[in-house]
Amino acid sequence: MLRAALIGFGSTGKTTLFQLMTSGHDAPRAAHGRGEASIGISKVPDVRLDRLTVMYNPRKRVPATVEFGDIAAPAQGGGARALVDVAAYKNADALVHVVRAFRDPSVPHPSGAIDPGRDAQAMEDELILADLGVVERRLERLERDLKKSRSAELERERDVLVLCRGALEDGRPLRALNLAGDDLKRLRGFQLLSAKPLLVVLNLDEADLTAASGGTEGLAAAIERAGLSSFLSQAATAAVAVCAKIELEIAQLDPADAAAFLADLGLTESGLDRVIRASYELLGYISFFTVGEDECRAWSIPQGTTAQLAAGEIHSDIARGFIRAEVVSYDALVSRGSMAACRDHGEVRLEGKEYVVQDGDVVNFRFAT
Ligand SMILES: Nc1nc2c(ncn2[C@@H]2O[C@H](COP(=O)(O)OP(=O)(O)O)[C@@H](O)[C@H]2O)c(=O)[nH]1
Ligand SMILES: [Mg+2]
Repeated sequence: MLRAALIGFGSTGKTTLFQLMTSGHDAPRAAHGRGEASIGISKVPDVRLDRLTVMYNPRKRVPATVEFGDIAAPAQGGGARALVDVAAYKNADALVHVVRAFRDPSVPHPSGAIDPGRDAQAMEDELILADLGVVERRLERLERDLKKSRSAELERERDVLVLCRGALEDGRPLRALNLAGDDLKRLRGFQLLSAKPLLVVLNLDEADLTAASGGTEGLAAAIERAGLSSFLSQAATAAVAVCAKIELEIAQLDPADAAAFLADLGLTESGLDRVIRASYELLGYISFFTVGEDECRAWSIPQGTTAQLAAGEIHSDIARGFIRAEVVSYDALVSRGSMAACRDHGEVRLEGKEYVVQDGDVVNFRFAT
């Protein structure tokens, strides 16, 4: 499951977006006191799962989910360091920065003027500063340990941390470093915030929303206007535009009315759909499916995940006892109409544990218990 942590300064619309992303699901687990997050779940919309559900008529239809965390806003200046200690944010796969672009004078802005470019950079500086503190503390300890005894692994860790410190001191986020897998693993335990992929959610006035959400051109223009173009050209950084307030109101209507309102605004997808799609694209996540009379279910995995690791998404026992994966593509299954027909046409493949699962694969894992 993909975990996203909402960040942003006060009154930018974080809690409104959180409600938008998690409405229509179980009540979120509320935060208890300072330093805790409300945790909510979004269902990932997927027409392919709808189609499979019609085909199998299972007792249960289980979409993939995205977990969102929402905490009280850090104040400008010294804020992001507080995030480092929020347990629910430590395992976040991505940070979702809600940036205010709506002008509504009835909602005061702490710094007076509306300036999304400034706010995006200010949060970035907070993340960088927070990471610099973590990296410097770890380096001090490492240097001490290395004096007592040398070890190739500790030396490599030191080298990576020195590289990180250099970037952070230059004001560059760690996600821009494109570190290799092994080095990323070395850093994982520190939960460095600026290393996480960043989705900027531009929270616009209703009047600006249509153009910005109607296509990539509109979004690019809104980004340009917001002064975010160069900020967003960085690695592992992406943006999406919403009007959290209106889109929350729409999401609370019944589906037919909601669709009519979206159409009125010239939108083809709900705010929830757009934010989830942008998160998946940012992180390079794909979906595979398991099907049957009991349950049709979608699972999310990073692109490039092998069959054995994908099996582990379902249950560690399935990964451990992995024998083979029976795989058919969604397209083949839908066009043939049944698994049996796919078998007759030789379209069901038997794959080993190193097989890289593809978007839309329908998988049946065979495993020994
Ligand atoms: N006009 C307008 N107001 C918004 C929008 N999103 C949030 N707000 C309002 O801004 C205020 C702060 O929103 P909230 O979600 O609590 O912000 P948070 O402090 O970042 O969690 C509330 O009064 C919201 O109704 C928006 O897109 N447009
Ligand atoms: Mg809030």
